[in-house]
Amino acid sequence: MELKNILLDIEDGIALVTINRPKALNAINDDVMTELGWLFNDHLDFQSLKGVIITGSGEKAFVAGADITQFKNLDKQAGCEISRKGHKVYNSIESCPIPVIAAINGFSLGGGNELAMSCHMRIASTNARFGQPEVNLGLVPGYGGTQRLIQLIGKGRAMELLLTADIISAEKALEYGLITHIVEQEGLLAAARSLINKISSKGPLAIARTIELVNAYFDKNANGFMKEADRFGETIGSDESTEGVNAFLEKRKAKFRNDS
Ligand code: CO8
Repeated sequence: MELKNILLDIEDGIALVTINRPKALNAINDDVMTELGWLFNDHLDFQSLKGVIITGSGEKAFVAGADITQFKNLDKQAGCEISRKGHKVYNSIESCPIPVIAAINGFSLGGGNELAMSCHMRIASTNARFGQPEVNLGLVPGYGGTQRLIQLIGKGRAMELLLTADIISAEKALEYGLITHIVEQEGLLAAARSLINKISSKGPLAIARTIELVNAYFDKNANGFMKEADRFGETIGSDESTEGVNAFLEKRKAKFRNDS
């Protein structure tokens, strides 16, 4: 697939995915969603990558929401379908076996904030602003916002943000636990890369399993404790854990990857 709305740059084992519609503050239309789905389901080779960074083009916005111009001609069925398509794509980001970091460089609103929340971690620049302004449009969130915002910041805070459509600062988002770091905009991608490089020095199988297990907590059909015991059993005998344990006992740094 030819990417027309997303820039993909792979460097040093890290895929930088930039939503590239700066004139519309990187708003997500159906084409962007299709391209994101293709990247995460068909294109990116997670075996060879250390991690993925998702960011927005320009200095003003991460993603200012779903593209509002596409709402004009949607009927009930089309609305439901476009929402389900978004859920599927964002779920594939959330279940990605390597770390996915949202580098939030400005407005993170509506469907854009929902994209950020489907990433495993969120770091933001000082100018970032966050919100779920759908009720201003007489709409509810459609890309998982009512579910993931509660998971990240709790019901009371989520309810207030969703019902008031308030836009909050990076400091408030940090206080709420929506993001984990604030940095100056020029250092944002370097901070995201540094986080991925730190994680990539650990065992890749253990990282993939940990992501799966943390997600299992929020899966109503999964028993996270049972799954954890199963995955612990699987990892304990692996080449990776043999190397990790031996390295500790031999007082040396574990070597989990060819490039580490
Ligand atoms: N969709 C389409 N275009 C947008 C969007 C958007 N979400 N946000 C900004 N733009 C466009 C503007 O229309 C403008 O275009 P133009 O230059 O052609 O007039 C350009 O980007 C620049 O924007 P502004 O001039 O408005 O910039 P400001 O600095 O004055 O304001 C704001 C920035 C505050 C971010 C403002 O643009 C804004 O309020 N944007 C809309 C934010 C919003 O409501 N987002 C939520 C959308 S709804 C949603 O995301 C639902 C998700 C679930 C969908 C489910 C399936 C369908």
